[in-house]
Amino acid sequence: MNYLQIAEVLDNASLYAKAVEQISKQEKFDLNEAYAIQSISLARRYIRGEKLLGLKLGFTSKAKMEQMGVHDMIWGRLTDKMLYQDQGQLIRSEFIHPRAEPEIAFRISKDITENINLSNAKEVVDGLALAIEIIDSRYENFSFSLEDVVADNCSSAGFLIGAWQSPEKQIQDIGVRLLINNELAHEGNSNAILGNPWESLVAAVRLALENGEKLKAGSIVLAGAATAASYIEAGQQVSAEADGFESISLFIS
Ligand code: OOG
Ligand code: MG
Repeated sequence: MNYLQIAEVLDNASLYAKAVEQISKQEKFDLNEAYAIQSISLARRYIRGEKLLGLKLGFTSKAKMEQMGVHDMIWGRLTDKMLYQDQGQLIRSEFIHPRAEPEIAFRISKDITENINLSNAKEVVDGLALAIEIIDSRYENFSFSLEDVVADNCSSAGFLIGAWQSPEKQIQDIGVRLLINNELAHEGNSNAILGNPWESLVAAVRLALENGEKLKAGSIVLAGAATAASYIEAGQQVSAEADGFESISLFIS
């Protein structure tokens, strides 16, 4: 299969909620090729009318790397079709085997043209929020290599964002929790994200610049989960909590 064919297989798997065999079991491809495939599969979404809303990082915490058996940071794209409202509903049958994880979101305040660092990161942010990410690997059994998951847009499938808060709000060293039907499923500390969740924004800016992906004013960046993810099923209420933030929820129908 060429890149176009692989992108089509993965995009269709997502559109029709039908898992496919790991691509790396059929074809050898490297990480650069995986990102090229991801770009093509996103182009298919843009052709259908989806709009890019921002970027997400993955495997920025040990909890996530250990759960998935993968050891390098990855990045993917978020579109408007993936966005859910707080207290909104997600239809389970539109997904293959969705999982939820708590996230921290950044909203970019101005078009970014150069790298940032920890000391000036706040200058490019006008909002911080608690978020939930829905990941839904298009691969059978949610198993993949690093290249597979990158080609599959890092399992991106949905996300919801709580009310935006001031960039001055504390996001370092805070407790972050995922609840299913109000019962604790996973708990972590935001510093599990690269030692400081702001590092995730620094990395996202660097990756966006290196790859010619624009982070414009209003773009959203998801920092990567501080905890492992949980499978979600119809009938459940999935919530995220973080110290100092209002909790947010999604109903699965
Ligand atoms: C890949 C996506 C990883 C995160 O927050 O670490 C990710 C996966 O786990 O399927 O979104
Ligand atoms: Mg995530």
